[in-house]
Formats: sequence, C-alpha cells, structure tokens
Amino acid sequence: MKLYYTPGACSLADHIALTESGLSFEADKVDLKDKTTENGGDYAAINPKGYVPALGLDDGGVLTENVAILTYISDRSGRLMPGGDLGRYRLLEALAYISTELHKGFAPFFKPGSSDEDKAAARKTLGNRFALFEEQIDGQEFILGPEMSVADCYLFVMLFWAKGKVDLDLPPNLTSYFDRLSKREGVRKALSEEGLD
Ligand SMILES: N[C@@H](CCC(=O)N[C@@H](CS)C(=O)NCC(=O)O)C(=O)O
Repeated sequence: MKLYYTPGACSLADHIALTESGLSFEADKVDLKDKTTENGGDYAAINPKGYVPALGLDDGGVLTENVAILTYISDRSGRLMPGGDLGRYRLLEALAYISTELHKGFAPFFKPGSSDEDKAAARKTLGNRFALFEEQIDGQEFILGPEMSVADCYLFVMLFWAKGKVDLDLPPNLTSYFDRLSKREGVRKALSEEGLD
C-alpha cells in the first residue's frame, strides 16, 4: 500500500491510522500545486480528484476519501474499530461527522481571500461542533470508548488544526485527549515522518 499525503493535511489522519494499525505501507509526499509526488509520480493521473489523501492498493487500484480510506485501514488490520453490535456504525457515524461537520468547517482558514467575518463565523461553528465530542469523551480514553479507533486519528488532525491554524480555545476534555494522543508512539512517528514534530 502507498499513502499519498501532504504534510499537515487531512491525510495525516490516514498516516497516523496506518502507523497505529501495524500494516506495512509506503508514503509518497504530494506537491498539491504541481500535482507531482516526491517519488516522481504524476498525481493528477494517480488521483484525478487532485487532492490528498489517496491510497494506492496492492492490486493497482486507488482508494480516495478519508472516510473510505480510514474504514479500509481498520478493516484490513482488524484494529482501530470499536467493538459491539453497533461498533462499525458508530465508527461511520463519527467519521461522517468529522468529515462533513468539522473538516469542511475549516475551509475559510485554508481558502485564500476568506474574510475575517467568514473566519469568525467558522470559528464559532467549529467550537459548537467540537462541543459534541467534548461531552462524548468525558470519562473515556477515546472518542468511541476504551479502545482507539480510526475516528481518533481523524479527530486528532482536526484538533491539530484547531490549535495551530484557528487558535481555537479547546475545552478541557479535548485538551487532555489531544495531549494523550500526541504522546502515542504511532502519532509521534507519523508527525515526525511529515516533518511536523
Ligand atoms: N473529500 C475529501 C477532501 C480531502 C481534502 O479536503 N484534501 C485537502 C487537504 S486537507 C486537499 O488536498 N486540498 C487541496 C486541493 O483541493 O487542491 C476527503 O475527505 O478525503
């Protein structure tokens, strides 16, 4: 498997998930402006969507979209998925929320020319949307219970942006959750491989 990523982008979630999963993989850095990869690939041909992440599969196929890639990593490794009858659906519920309600909520902070009003409105919305997880994490180790899941990998990146790009004041449970995740070996390894430590 080969992960196509850009340092600090949402593909960091997949990078952390792969590292934590124990699956063997390679990583290839994408220059999003030139649509080239560090190993000399034509990224526009690899992933016509033009954005990261993409996961090159061993049979030559390419999988895109964080929700699909993260679920695939969890299925392939048999790890990073909550247990119980509803575990798989709780995971998809969390991934969908992170993707559509949090990830896309950061758009004004990445889009050149966004107004201060747009950024202020986005900051407020993000604060409200993080609040749901602040309640959910109360008294538990990870977002879906006592075991880490790929949803934690994705939420970690949202918190990483909230601190680094948005300067959002995170509430106490999410602050200690972020600190706990930051200390994990797999998380540190992925950050280090992206030059972010
Ligand atoms: N729907 C995609 C969105 C991925 C996405 O937003 N990627 C950003 C980085 S976080 C990107 O590559 N942006 C560059 C571009 O769109 O040209 C997913 O969830 O995987």
